[in-house]
Amino acid sequence: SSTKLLIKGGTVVNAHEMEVADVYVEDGIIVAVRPNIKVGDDVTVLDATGKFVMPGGIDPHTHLDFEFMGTQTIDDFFSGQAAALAGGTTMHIDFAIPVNGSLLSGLEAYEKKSKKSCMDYGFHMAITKWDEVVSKEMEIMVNEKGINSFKFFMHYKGSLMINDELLLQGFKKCKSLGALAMVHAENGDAAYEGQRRMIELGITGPEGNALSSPPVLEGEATARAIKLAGFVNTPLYVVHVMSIDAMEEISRARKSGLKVIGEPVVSGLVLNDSWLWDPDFITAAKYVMSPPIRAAGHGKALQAALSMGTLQLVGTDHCTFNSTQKALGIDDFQKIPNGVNGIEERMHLVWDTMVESGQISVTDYVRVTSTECARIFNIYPRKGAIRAGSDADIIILNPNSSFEISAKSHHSRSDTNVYEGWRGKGKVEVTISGGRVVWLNDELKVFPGSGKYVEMRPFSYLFNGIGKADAKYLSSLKAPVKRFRATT
Ligand code: DUC
Ligand code: ZN
Ligand code: ZN
Ligand code: ZN
Repeated sequence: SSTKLLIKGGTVVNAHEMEVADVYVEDGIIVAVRPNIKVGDDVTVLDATGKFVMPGGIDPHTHLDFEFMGTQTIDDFFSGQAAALAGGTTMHIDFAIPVNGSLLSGLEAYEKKSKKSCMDYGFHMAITKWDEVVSKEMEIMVNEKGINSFKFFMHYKGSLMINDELLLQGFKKCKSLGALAMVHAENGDAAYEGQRRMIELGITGPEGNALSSPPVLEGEATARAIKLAGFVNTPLYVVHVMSIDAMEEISRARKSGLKVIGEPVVSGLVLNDSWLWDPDFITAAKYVMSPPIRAAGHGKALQAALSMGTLQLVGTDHCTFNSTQKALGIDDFQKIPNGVNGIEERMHLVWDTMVESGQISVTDYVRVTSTECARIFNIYPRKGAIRAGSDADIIILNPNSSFEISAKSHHSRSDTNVYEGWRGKGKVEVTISGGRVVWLNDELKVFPGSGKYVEMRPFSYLFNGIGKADAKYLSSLKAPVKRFRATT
């Protein structure tokens, strides 16, 4: 079939420039971007005059259909992606989780779960243990399965957490494969100790989550991961940077020339921990995630870091549980399933908080919500760009229209929303996914199975120069100087 689409008269925005132009799409691919494109009457025309035409958002960090803390996220690949599309996100990268430590079994399970996809998606793979089998499976992931990033949990002692020795082995393997190492950076041993302390003190409510793992533990783990990645000389991606402590470690590392990427998530940028003390359990519990949402001040500092390039792209950690599931922790915060929504809200909240407020430009908005993610995970310019040959994943944003967030109108299956009542400026009026208009006039038209798996290749731009640095180091070791002599 041939779907032909013309987006007329909008301001086309890419990560480094914008221009008034038309965008012509055929069969899911952008064919031309230039002013005054003439077409026949078999073409659907969308008027974008006075609006921004931008690459669809790419969310680098989601957990759909995730079995976690004794329950399952309420959003699966269909409902989570439908929500994403309604909010202007056209691709996400989810974390595939091993089954009993097996990467292949884990990926197989996620391949099944993602069959109902209605937008394009990719996978990171988590590493939860280390042995020869895992090492071999990492090779298969990179060389045959289209995965180019691996996440290591330094938190969740007793389940997902791995120790420093394994972290080093994993980093070395990532480097040899050209895959990007990612970390959830919290000191899991200390957070565990913090939880024991809370229980001793009789603190069992949602605030116990934040009190048991304060910013210093995030800063410590972030610094440790950065230093170990530097020791191995491989790039590092720090997921969900929630605190000034972690952000400052990333800033210092980048200034010293290390290849470290920092990903703030929307909740960390725009929320603060005040809700965690709400006397109503569910009101407070819906904000429980790890790392915890911090005291006011951290979010503002993260926004500033994003605007200055210290942090590079925005994710969500979308990991939704409804009130009934959150209530599993009514007597003990340690049993509250960790996670908040965001996949549908990210594009609007970053626009409202960063662009509407004047902190970043419209081109920077495209960079932090789409293009940088595509570059880091090596799918640019197929994704993250409005240009001939790229996938037709496109949004039309009206800067003069407004949005309002509510669980009553959102598309996630969750019965709550951590951004409930937020009103802001700048609305995604149209979402085009793979050349099809899926969101228009507040109506969603999505079909399970229409989303494609996007394979990601190793050795993204982050690996440029890494081999050279190693060669220099190794050649410096070739003629060792004997510093000590046996004395007689
Ligand atoms: N943190 C969360 O809040 N949810 C999913 C996993 C994680 O690290
Ligand atoms: Zn066709
Ligand atoms: Zn995490
Ligand atoms: Zn996560």
